Amino acid sequence: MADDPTTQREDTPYHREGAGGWGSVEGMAKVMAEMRPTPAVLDTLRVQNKPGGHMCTSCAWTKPKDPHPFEFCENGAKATIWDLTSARCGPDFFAQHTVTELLGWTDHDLEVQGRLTHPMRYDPQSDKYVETTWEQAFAGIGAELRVLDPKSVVFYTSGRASLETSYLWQLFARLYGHNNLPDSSNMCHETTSVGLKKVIGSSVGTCVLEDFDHCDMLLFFGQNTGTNSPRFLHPLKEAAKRGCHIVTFNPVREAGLVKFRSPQSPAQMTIGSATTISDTYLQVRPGGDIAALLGLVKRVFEIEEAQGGVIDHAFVAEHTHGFDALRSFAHATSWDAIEAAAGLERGQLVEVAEIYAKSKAVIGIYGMGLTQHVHGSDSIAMLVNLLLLRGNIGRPGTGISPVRGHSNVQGQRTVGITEKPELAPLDKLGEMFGFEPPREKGHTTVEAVEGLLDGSVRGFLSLGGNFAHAISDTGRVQPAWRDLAVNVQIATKLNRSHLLTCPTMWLLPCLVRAEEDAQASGPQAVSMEDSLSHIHGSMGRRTPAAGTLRSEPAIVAGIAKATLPPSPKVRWDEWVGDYAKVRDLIAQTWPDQFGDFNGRLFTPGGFYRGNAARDRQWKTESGRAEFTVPPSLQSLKRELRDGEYTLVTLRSNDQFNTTIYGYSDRLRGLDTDRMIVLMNPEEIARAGLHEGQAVRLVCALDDGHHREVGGLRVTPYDLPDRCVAAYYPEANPLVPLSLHDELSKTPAYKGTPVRIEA
Ligand SMILES: Nc1nc2c(c(=O)[nH]1)N[C@H]1C(S)=C(S)[C@@H](COP(=O)(O)OP(=O)(O)OC[C@H]3O[C@@H](n4cnc5c(=O)[nH]c(N)nc54)[C@H](O)[C@@H]3O)O[C@H]1N2
Ligand SMILES: Nc1nc2c(c(=O)[nH]1)N[C@H]1C(S)=C(S)[C@@H](COP(=O)(O)OP(=O)(O)OC[C@H]3O[C@@H](n4cnc5c(=O)[nH]c(N)nc54)[C@H](O)[C@@H]3O)O[C@H]1N2
Ligand SMILES: [Mo]
Repeated sequence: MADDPTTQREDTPYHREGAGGWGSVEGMAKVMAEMRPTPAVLDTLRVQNKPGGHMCTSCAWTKPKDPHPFEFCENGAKATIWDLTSARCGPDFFAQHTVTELLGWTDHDLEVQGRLTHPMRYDPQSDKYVETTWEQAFAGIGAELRVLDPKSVVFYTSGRASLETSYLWQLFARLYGHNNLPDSSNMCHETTSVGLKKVIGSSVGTCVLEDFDHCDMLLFFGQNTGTNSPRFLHPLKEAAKRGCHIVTFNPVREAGLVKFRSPQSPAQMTIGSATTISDTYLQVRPGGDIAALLGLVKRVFEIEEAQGGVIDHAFVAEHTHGFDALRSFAHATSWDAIEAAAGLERGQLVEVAEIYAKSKAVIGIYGMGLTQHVHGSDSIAMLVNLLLLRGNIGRPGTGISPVRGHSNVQGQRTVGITEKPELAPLDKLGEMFGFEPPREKGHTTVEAVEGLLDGSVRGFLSLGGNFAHAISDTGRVQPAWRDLAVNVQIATKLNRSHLLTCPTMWLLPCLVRAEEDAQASGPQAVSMEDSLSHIHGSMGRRTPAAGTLRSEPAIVAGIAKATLPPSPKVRWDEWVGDYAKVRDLIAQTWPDQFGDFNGRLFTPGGFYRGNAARDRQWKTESGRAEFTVPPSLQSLKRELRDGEYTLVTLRSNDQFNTTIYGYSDRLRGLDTDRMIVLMNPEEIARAGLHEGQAVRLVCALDDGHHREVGGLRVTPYDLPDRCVAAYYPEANPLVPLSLHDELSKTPAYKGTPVRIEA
């Protein structure tokens, strides 16, 4: 292959080691030193992601039936150590600092204060959070919510809360009277929930772990495994060793997708060489995936016409719809147009298409590189087009596999956290709990912020997360948070969303997943769903960080009880006393997927909740899998103009979303502060800039609002022309709220046009 990482890339300044390896051990040690976790953290890590242990709060990658001796990665260990820190952020801390002062602190310095310990209420007079009791907090919140119009209140969720908590949360929202249930998924894989659903009738991926043992080609689009789901590198490494072709499309050369040195393999750690992961790495231009995929599709049609035998006509005839339109579109689009939009050469795409045409079982994998674009849904649909041509969905070793982010983000949707009433079993809920559920569509994350700006959103309750800092357009939007009538934040650590205060605001501290959750019936388990639709039980065993903490289900129930009139069918105390009863409710609501939930809770490898598309049953409008024609060859809002670049926002290896563990981005060979802008060296020269120069990025979309981020140091990196990269969340003020996937409203965090000003 032209771009063989083994021959070309070893000596670039960017990638020397590959993912895993000794660097990952050092990465963990650094967090250990700063967090000084309790010694028992090692016992916790030993059972992390294993039956009977707790399920990691880092990524959503599956937990295999036969776990490795240490079934955790550098980032999973960091997440646990970060949760089990010995530092405490209690009433003393808040007595010493005003909120205005804390707003000047960095994200890292806020969270490093440690675990929140006491329920706190904001006091506008002193501009400080002051200690309160749980009873006072619940009563105060309930009193506020009772006077608001329920439709003006939003219940946000970050994708970490368990299935049990999530079920109670959506029930509370609907009993109260709204479907305003956006979650972090609306900034993440909502493109999948909506876009994939449209074309194959499934809002989640179709693969299970065994498929990765049987595929002979993996197509990887915009998912940075080494940093964001490192345990997935193990099956990838095994697949690569078997000779499975792994082809990666990513503008950024990500070390983890190039090579992997297994920390589980003593031989590889000391003497062995790292395993090459991608045999082909194509640096597509940001937003160029639709064109790249169309190139592959076009070539498949060309081969079919020349020699036949490539397209699975029986599958196409029996299972699909729209084939002819796609074929005509592929014919009508020139290679020149494809090359220009993809930023790749025809020869590169032809080579990949020829491998595809010969491969018997192919899996398409993707992450935020596809979903966070204006035409994100169309990119996913284009990947599905390619897979369908050869019947690569619904056979062993094939399928489409979105890699989810937060550890239970997929499961939250499964148990009813959704703003889309048609996706929630409203009739069933009404019947079970004796009420008339609200039928009106709720807000997505983007719509929730639009509501903040126009004053129609008056109340905000946040079950985890750091929404005000994670959403786009933060510079423009943040002042609007001050106008809320009520804001309630349920959290483990202090973050920026807690500091955008309104006069009536509470900060409520909860247990983390690794801690023992003792309720009336004894210690409780919770559960979550992974990226491959398997459900796992999780037991926390560590002593809670403070005796004053409550569990998430207990906090949700506490607020709900204080807000809603009592009802004989709604038994908050009983449910909180024994989470098995909440699981029974889930099983009663979705009997097909959750039958005998409690009995199957600790199934090794999790229990599978099934997937119709995997069985080639297509729950689409036509009842078939849909071939579609994209509305545009690239996923961007518009073509770049002179002097403009596409901004891609990135995660470092030393962060989990807005949680900044530290300042190293080891896998990219970057070890500096986070205020940098990455550009390729030729582009730096063409722009008349030099390495280390401080520049300002300015959003180039003109909608009457000025957006800029200054103080970014120019840093050379291996990126395509006309592309710059900067870190999330520092770069979020540059992304207009209105720039989002057209179908699902997922913000276009990977496709903002910007100018550079010296
Ligand atoms: N350590 C760690 N783990 C995490 C997280 C974390 O922050 N830190 N976050 C969690 C969450 S919530 C999520 S959603 C996942 C996110 O995990 P990923 O889906 O991997 O998300 P990102 O790192 O934002 O970006 C993915 C890749 O997309 C590439 N990319 C950008 N634009 C394009 C494009 O136009 N086309 C293509 N093909 N590629 C593109 C980027 O170069 C990057 O390598 O990770 C989860 N796991
Ligand atoms: N520019 C840009 N913006 C992005 C993205 C991007 O790629 N680029 N990615 C988007 C994506 S994919 C996502 S998922 C969102 C993430 O958005 P969120 O999920 O809202 O943000 P996090 O940073 O994960 O939230 C961190 C906070 O969660 C709280 N927390 C941690 N553990 C727990 C717990 O167990 N319980 C409770 N109650 N609270 C807890 C802590 O207080 C911590 O400060 O950001 C989105 N924003
Ligand atoms: Mo995410």
